[in-house]
Amino acid sequence: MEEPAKTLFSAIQPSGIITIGNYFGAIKNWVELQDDYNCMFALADLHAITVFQRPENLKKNTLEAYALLLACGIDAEKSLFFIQSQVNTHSQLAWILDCYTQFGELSRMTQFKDKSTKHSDNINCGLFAYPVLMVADILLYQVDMVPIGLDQKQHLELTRTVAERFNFLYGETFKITEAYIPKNGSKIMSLQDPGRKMSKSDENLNAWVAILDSKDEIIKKFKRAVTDSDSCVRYDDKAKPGISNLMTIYSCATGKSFDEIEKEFDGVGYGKFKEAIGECIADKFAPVQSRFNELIKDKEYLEKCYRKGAKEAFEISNRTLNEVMKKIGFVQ
Ligand code: ATP
Ligand code: LTN
Repeated sequence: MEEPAKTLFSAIQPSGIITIGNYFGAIKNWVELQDDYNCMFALADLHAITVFQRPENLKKNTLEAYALLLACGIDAEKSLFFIQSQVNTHSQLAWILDCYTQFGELSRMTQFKDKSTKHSDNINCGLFAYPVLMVADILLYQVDMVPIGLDQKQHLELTRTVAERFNFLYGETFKITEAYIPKNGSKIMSLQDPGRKMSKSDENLNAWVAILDSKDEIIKKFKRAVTDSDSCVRYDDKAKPGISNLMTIYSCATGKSFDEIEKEFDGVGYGKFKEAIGECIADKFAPVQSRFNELIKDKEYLEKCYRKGAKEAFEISNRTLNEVMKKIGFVQ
């Protein structure tokens, strides 16, 4: 008998302009995994409002992120691709699972600590409970695997803990899922501070490169990338974090190993190396940019795709939600 296809879920927040960190850490793998998995992808707009978003920006960023992911190769025919706020089951299960997650567990989440330091004027309950919404996103779809960047590993461990706790209390309900974290590119660092991850909500525009940045901007940003005072292109993430980060980006974009990159740029200095990465990244994303420019004009097509995605996502996720509600003892 043929084994049923393996399933996968992942999501990204429409909280800004999608960066090459998001691409190499997550989106590139989503696109590749579509051949072997039944995939479900979401734009996590409910997650995005844990940090204040201007309404016009949220709407624009959501539609643009949807078109951009299609342009990157997410196939809305083959995979289920929807907008999280259009599928009510996510908020419903998140509330329920809040009651099965400990305050102490959420207090240990490093992303909460980072974001509450960064947004100290708006440490809202949603920011604190955010990982539980992510737990709900995943558990609703009973998936085998969740492809993510390294920064989300702790949230995935929480997902497993909450699922096991619920299963222990009420019997087998949720599938215990695995993280898929790529070996190369799981943590692309900021171009201005290689001690911090590249983040699309970083206010320093030179810290990140967006997939939709113009060729000039991309080249300029790589030129300005912070490196050390040496001039030898060599991988050493402790002593040379800036150069090592640039090598990682170049390796992700070309498939070349660090040895090959060291040989290619032996004796040429940082200037030439930075120029080569800028050119390479700009060329790599040029076709994605033209596809994006076409898609973003076709609002009707986008709407058709996300409406279909939301309808199918509701049907699948509502089965899990109903089972959970029945097991807890809510009147049916
Ligand atoms: P924000 O700055 O709003 O927190 P973000 O840029 O960190 O956003 P997310 O929407 O939180 O992006 O993440 C989407 C996916 O991209 C996740 O799987 C995350 O692990 C991955 N990711 C984010 N930043 C990086 C990075 N710098 N390197 C590799 N993967 C990343
Ligand atoms: N929390 C993630 C985005 C996200 C996600 C998910 C990722 C929301 N729900 C479910 C994987 C699975 C983030 O901020 N990177």
